[in-house]
Amino acid sequence: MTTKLGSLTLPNPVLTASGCAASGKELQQFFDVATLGAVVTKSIMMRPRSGRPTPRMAETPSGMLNSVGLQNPGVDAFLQRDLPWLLSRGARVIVSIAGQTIREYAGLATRLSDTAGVTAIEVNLSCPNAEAAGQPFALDPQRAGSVIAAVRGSARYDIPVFAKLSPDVTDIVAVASACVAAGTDGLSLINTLLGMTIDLAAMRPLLAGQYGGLSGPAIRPVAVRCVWQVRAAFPDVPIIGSGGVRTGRDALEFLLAGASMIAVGTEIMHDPSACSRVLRELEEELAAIGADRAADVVGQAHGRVPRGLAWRA
Ligand code: RRO
Repeated sequence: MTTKLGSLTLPNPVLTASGCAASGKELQQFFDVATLGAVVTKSIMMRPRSGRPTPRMAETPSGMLNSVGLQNPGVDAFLQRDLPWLLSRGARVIVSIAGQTIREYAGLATRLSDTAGVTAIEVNLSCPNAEAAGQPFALDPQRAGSVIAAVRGSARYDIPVFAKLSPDVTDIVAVASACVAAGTDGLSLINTLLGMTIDLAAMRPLLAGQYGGLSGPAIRPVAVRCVWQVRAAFPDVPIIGSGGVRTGRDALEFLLAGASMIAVGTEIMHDPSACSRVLRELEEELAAIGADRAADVVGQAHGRVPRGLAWRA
């Protein structure tokens, strides 16, 4: 299950998805977080934020909507409290960062680089750009690329940078292309889709923030399509796939589409052990198809058969 990413080696390809497990501490009562490939944190900003008012979550058929609003403890508390705890447990830590300006992203990359123990940085590009009428960076290839260039220029050379993209665009390959040109080491696909639900009794939007991010199994086909398209365009750029992974079979689908790693998110809400279960199930799925290594099936659905892979069935 070993997953290699340039100089970085993870014991397996299963991660927590950003935003679904805070900084991992709550999961430790269900399984050892050090057994995962890595914990991906909720997005951290320069300053603490309490997020949006409630209600912040709504169930939907096969998914959920959230409008948490970037609640986070701020980078100082994260470095003093959360990161040391994760490292003390032996976990690998991919820190998701969010900013409202390019400068904020770059500053966060610098802060994380001054600290030992950050495995990688995931750049959440779905934040409102304070310098461009609140439009999320992820919706504009040029702005997304500018954030990545600033983060890559500020992060320590040995810390890989992943750009997390939004599916709410006409051409996700164009955004991926700008991030690759700006020096990203990998891509994380996908964030939630913008959605909305109305409280019929109140005749008003149910979420206090009106709109929310749709996640869960409902978005899996969208996520698989995004992974497929980006893998086809950039076969050598590692991809973290996420969006509605519930089982080892779902994880295998993402690997076949071209993801090298899989992040489990919404499923944690009703099975807090989901990450360790998906890892176990993925191992069983790979054994069942006779794949010796997870890496051997990555991108297989595109028709490239790696040398030496013997199919049993
Ligand atoms: O905090 C949120 O409301 C949030 C974030 Br930062 C994100 O990237 N994706 C999402 O669905 N919610």
